[in-house]
Amino acid sequence: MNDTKFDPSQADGRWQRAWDEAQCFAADSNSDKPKSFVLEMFPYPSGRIHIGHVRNYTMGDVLARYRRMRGHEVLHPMGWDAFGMPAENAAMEKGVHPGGWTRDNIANMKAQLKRLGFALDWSRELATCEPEYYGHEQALFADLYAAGLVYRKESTVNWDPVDQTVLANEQVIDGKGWRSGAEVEKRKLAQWFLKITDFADELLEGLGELKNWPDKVRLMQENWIGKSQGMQFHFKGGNFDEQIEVYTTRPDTIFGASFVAVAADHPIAQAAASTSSEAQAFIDLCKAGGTTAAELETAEKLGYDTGLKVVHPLDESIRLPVYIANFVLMDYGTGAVMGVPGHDQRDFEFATKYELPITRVVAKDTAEAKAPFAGEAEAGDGVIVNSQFLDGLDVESAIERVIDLAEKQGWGEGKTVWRLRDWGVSRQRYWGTPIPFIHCDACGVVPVPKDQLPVTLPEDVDFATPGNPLERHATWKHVDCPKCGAKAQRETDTLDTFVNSSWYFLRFASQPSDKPFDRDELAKWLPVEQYIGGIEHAILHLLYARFWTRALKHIGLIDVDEPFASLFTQGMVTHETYSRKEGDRAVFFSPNEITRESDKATLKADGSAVEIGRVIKMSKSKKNTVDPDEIVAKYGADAVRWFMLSDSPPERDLPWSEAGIEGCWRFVQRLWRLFEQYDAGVSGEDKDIDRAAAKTVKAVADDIEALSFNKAVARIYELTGAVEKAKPSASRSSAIRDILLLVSPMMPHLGEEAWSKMQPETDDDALVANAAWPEADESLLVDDEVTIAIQIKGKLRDTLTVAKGLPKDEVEALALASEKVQRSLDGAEIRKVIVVPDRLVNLVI
Ligand code: ANZ
Ligand code: ZN
Repeated sequence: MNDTKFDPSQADGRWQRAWDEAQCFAADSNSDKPKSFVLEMFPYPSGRIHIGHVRNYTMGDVLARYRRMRGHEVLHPMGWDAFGMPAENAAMEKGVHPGGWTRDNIANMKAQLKRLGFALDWSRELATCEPEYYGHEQALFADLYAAGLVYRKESTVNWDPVDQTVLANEQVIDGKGWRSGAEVEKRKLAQWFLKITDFADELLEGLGELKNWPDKVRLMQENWIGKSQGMQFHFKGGNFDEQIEVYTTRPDTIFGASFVAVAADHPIAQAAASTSSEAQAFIDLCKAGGTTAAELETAEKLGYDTGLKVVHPLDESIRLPVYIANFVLMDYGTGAVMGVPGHDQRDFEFATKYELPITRVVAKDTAEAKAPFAGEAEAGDGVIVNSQFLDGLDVESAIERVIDLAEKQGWGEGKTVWRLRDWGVSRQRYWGTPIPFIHCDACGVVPVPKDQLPVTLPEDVDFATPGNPLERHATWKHVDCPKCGAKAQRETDTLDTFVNSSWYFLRFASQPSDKPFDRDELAKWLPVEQYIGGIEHAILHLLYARFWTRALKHIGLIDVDEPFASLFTQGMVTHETYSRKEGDRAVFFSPNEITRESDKATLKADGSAVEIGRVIKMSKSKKNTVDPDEIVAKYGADAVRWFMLSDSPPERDLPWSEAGIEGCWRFVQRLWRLFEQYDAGVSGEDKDIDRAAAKTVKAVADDIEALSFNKAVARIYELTGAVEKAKPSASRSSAIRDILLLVSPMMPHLGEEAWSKMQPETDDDALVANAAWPEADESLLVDDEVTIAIQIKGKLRDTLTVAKGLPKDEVEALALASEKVQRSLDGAEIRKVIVVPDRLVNLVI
């Protein structure tokens, strides 16, 4: 027997070049095979791939290679989500150009991905920062504008007065700019919006059909869209001449209202502020606090009594005070609410603080009408009490009754409101897609004509001064109006990078140079059969991509509704942390600075002990990362890929361990030794091995299709163990060949190396990457033997292995012939024999 080793350091690169040369993974849209579009979320080119990418892309790769083996034409592309802030930060910090920085990073990361042996169609590679991509995006944006799905409106932004720039919410930390540390101001600016709210209903309904999406992602999207059904109605002013419009989901509780509250930005609040400095001071206080729904939820509920009173629409004798309150949002519903403290927790806290009445209007039953509250509001179901003519109705009927009445009497109506807001896509940034519009004093906002696209970014930009470089550029924004020819100005905002990732999968499927995509080509590939990525994109990216797809269908450019037929969100790669207190801060060490023993960890440098922390997501700040390049160099791509698939279910976290990867490395070698034992000349049958191999082939296929890679891995270990022990036979050789084919999507380099030795007779380009998945002999999948229990008076005495379906009398005879049975019977008389075919024999004595 040969004793060579599999050496990834020379085999990996050799096979990667062979695949490139053979253009194995170039997708042919004209092929008549069934088509599969397998896609992993494309990376941001930060400079280096991280271990999370490796896990994500390995899963997609196994599926893509497997589908090819099953005779599919597979589209498995890769590209770069290449616009965004980090490139501009690098430009500011290191004085490099964002474009150069980004393109260098792409080159690095592409080489890293190649070293992992991914079966990618590099001929379709795209980077969103190139005009060949973003020019088409500008054309699509213009199409959406023409269709009325893009508009401009004033909206409030976070303004950093030092950096002279708009900040994203995440860039505001404790009310201060993340870079400058300056107090952030709210400013009104005209911003570009996409009308995603036009599609709110469709986007919500569409979730119902996404059966192959994780429930939690569908739920998150549902909550984000936030459909709410209720009633909008107005209160008449009692001591003033206006009405206050409110929105409620609980019109049934209308008799429990003890106040009305408006948002700080509400016209009523503004009017109060114009005559009262106290009101103004309260409004300022509200604005200083956070304004996100989450911040408002947790903040103390505060209000200001305006002195205004409104009249209850169902009982003129009831007057309610009007407050300005910090927990009312201006951009939800009408920006005003009726406060029902008994049945809404925020109102309860508010009423408690300002000593307003807390009335019960819903109770378990009518006898409980006077029951006290246990320190909090009761949001639950029940019957209506203390509510005049509504008393005794259940909640649902009362809601109907009140809406009906309001509509008849003309003071309100049933209404649906949505939490979803239109998507603000303006960014005052350089490194993004220029928004293709021109501002002309005479003509207003004019789209750049399509034959003048792309509007490219200027190269000579200055990052030393704060603000938007496009705004400051000496010439770029000065152009002639495309309509009237007068001097005009380019729009200097660029698009949110989420726009870039909202349609890239379309461009992967079809890449003409003169238009964003070809409709018929798209129809061949879409929807994406399997999309794989991180749960952090559960809401925004996936919702925006669904919206773009629907919007492009709406304007007649494509024919699909939903871009991603199946979605899989993979778990994270985790590792314990190593740290030491230095002063009052923790200093972290990376795993390769540590010697780890069973119960302690010490620093290699000086042998001092460090603290072992929890197993958490790998992150640079905690230094608990492993570098994909290092581990690939040490163990080879296949061992790393195998590790990524083993041990943990793919949706769970995967703890990285040195012992684990070493085990994978040993298994690669074990397989290599087994593959070397393949012998096409040997004869003889081994039924057990035939059966085990057939079952494994079938089960591994099912596992891969269900993305249960860890189960597939476990089965391959099991079959490998059985085959190693078996005596040489034709069956054994055939099983070795099966194992090779089963592992080849997971360990493609080992697969090729062994395949090339196994198939010396076939021609040169017979790559295992092009081989077919083994056929499982169906007849071997059914068990033809069964195990039968033999009981005496219900007690198990022996078992028998017999042919399936053996007739009753034969089973009985075999049972009686058992030596163990005879010994137990010890001559006793058998009064009755019960035989359950294929299951058991019970002897009654
Ligand atoms: C009276 C009431 C009684 C309410 C009750 C709830 C329970 P969802 O389901 O999220 O749509 N609300 C309405 N507009 C608001 C705004 N701009 N800012 C803050 N809160 C607002 O929530 C709708 C409920 O949230 C509405 O129903 C209203 O309070 C409040 F037992 O009205 B409710
Ligand atoms: Zn003009």
